Amino acid sequence: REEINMKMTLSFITLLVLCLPELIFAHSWMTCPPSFNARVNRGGVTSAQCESESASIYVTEVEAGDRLKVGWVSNNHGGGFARIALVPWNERKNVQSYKNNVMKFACYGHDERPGRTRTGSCFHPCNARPGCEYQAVPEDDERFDTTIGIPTNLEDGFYSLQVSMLVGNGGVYNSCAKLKIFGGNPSFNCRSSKAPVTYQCVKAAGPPFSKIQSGN
Ligand SMILES: [Cu+2]
Repeated sequence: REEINMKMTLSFITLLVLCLPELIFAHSWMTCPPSFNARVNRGGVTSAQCESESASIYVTEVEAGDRLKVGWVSNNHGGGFARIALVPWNERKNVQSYKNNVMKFACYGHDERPGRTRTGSCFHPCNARPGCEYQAVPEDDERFDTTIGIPTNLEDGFYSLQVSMLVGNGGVYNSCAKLKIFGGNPSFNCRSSKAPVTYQCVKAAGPPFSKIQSGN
């Protein structure tokens, strides 16, 4: 009987180990630039605008006019949208502030190879772009990242860059990164009445696009 118990214990452990990634690495967060919490074994955030700020928060320095890669983890999810917004640091907990400062609606991403994405899920790494590569052409927009141009009319200072993701067949997940922006000229008038750039994206099941689009 002991032997059977031992086998059962072992298979239970095997099961636990196999299932652990899905249990721990729930849904999605920004990895590039590093988010407020850059730990690998963290989880996604749905109940706040950003994850809580770790003591050793990483600051990404960028200059006005720079191009910046913004990327996130797939965690085996495919389909949906990623809303990118940039706000002054002291407004980082303000829902409406992010809605007022949307830069674009990019695709969350999915594995575009035939048969690799099914109703909101795909297999790691889901054809995500490797960490050191960038989106080079506008059409290559389903790789769990996008690029933004740092605005040229911002005051020098600290900012919060938010990605609000409509993830696969799940909910909306928020993640933020701390940026230090310099070299802009606040007298430039960069206002536009146009709607933010919005990609055509594969939509999985789950909430409608309007969930991250309305009120912006
Ligand atoms: Cu998940």
